Amino acid sequence: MCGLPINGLSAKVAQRQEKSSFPVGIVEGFYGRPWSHEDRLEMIRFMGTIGMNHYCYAPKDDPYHRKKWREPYPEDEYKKLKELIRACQRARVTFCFAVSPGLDIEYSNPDEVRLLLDKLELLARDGVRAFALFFDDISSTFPQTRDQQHFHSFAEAHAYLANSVYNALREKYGNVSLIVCPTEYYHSDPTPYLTELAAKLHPSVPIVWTGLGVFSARVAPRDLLRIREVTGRKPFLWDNYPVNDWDDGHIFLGPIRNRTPLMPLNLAGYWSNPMNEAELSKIPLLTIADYFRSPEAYNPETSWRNALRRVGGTRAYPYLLRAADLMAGSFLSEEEGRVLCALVGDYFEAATPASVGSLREYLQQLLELETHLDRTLANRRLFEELRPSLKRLRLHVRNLQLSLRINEIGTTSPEAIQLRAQLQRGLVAVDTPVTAPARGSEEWNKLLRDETTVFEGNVADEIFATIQQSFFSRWTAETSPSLPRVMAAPPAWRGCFGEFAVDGNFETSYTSRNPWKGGEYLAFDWQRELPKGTAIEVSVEGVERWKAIRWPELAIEVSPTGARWSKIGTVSGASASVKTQQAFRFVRLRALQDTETRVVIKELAVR
Ligand SMILES: [Ca+2]
Repeated sequence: MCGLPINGLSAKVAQRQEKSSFPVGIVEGFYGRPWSHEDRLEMIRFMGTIGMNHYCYAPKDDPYHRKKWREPYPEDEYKKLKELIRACQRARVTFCFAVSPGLDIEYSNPDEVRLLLDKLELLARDGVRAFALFFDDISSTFPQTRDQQHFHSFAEAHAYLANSVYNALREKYGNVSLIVCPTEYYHSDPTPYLTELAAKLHPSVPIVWTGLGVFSARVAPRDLLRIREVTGRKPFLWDNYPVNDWDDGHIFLGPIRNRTPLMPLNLAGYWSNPMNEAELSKIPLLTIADYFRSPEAYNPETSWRNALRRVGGTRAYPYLLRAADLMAGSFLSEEEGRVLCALVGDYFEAATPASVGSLREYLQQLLELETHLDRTLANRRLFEELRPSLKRLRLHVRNLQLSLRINEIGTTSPEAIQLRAQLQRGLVAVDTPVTAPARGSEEWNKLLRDETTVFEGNVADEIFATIQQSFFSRWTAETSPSLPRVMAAPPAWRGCFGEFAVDGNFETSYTSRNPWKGGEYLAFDWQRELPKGTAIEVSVEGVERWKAIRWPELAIEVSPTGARWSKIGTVSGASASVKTQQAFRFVRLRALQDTETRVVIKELAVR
């Protein structure tokens, strides 16, 4: 039995939490729109109330944190920083001040080290005792060539700078802590950089780690073992959840998941990297605080519902839950749109009065969400941060209502033809971002009030697109029964569904909403057996990214049954043509690896 030792370890976790010396909190380390001063003050107060005890100040957009690291803060800026320090003291939260000097520092120059120390000492004199040096997201060569003569490696320079700062601060201020974020923070391999940094860095300075990859769907015990072994210390976990700066404001409201009960035993500390939306971040943060309060008992679902109730209040809870269910997906979990999928599933299975009624009622509730939340949410900032997604939701819901109506009256009636044109416009609108003005500006607020314009937010977008693909396939089967049938299609963008890749028209195309993940595919049933020797011709459109046209790497695969596939060729440019060596009925294009851009297939034809 393994019950006993694990229970013993859990007790150890609990003891550590009681001592509350274990740092758990947030790192304000995201790119894009920084939090306002009020956001920060409120967040610190909130952290104190939920048992989070560590706030690392590291906004990428604070010039004095990164670009202008040498320069002292101007008086008014420093005044704000001091208010944050005081707020942390009041909330019993450790204020950790981070600097990122790596863009242009000359490591071997004593004047540079002095300037860095001056900056940190300014805060030390105001009571700050926790510091961090970030060497993330910089080039891995010396910015100043003179350093090449002083250090034989980048790791040596990083360890030297960190140790110099750490020792100097400790000598003068006693109990000072330092955390270092290395340039390689996303793997656990014994690379020369990580090995040397670990060997030379003071043993009581924790090294930041994001888990494997920058975004860790899970943090496995064996990976923790490995990073501890490679760095000779417990990692300080920088958890890139729910941060959304990488995905144009995508809202992540789901609870933290896949952090095992004993994980804290293997950590020197934990930071969550939050969203640009401070109030909405509180929902996942509450679940993180819950997890650390008792990792063994943590239940994501229960914790999440409690978090929604706490952040939104009891009156708004049913509405907030309804909205959050549509924004709960992330790299951690695909538990999103559960009610929507269940009701649409019932409807597709059999459009009975009951299934139609339930779906209609639910869609009506979604349409009214914004009004209800406006009425019941006392937390106005939360409401404002939700609004772009609620606006987007209305467009999705109206499109879905149109599809239900078209299905009801039959696709070929004159009214249906008109409604389908209207639906097509709606599908384009939902995927058309408008160049957004600065958030919070007057134009921003005006756009928010404009019902027809959507430019940000997310609400089960992939699910709505997948449902629309299903409707479109049903209608196409009715109106053009001889066309190949779509078996599977990653969610389409602007109504450019899978059928447009087999309609014989080079002006139309299937276009995906997102880049394809490796293994994702667009598959067709030709509805008849095609003989050996048939040629398959594929025509792809390149998509521009970083000023170059990118082409996806796709395998062309055929199958007689639709279950077992044979790869017969690849397409990695504008077109490809291959002859089949076997009879087949099914054809698919499968991504050999993650594609860089959305995938556009103009035509897939057999001859
Ligand atoms: Ca086409």
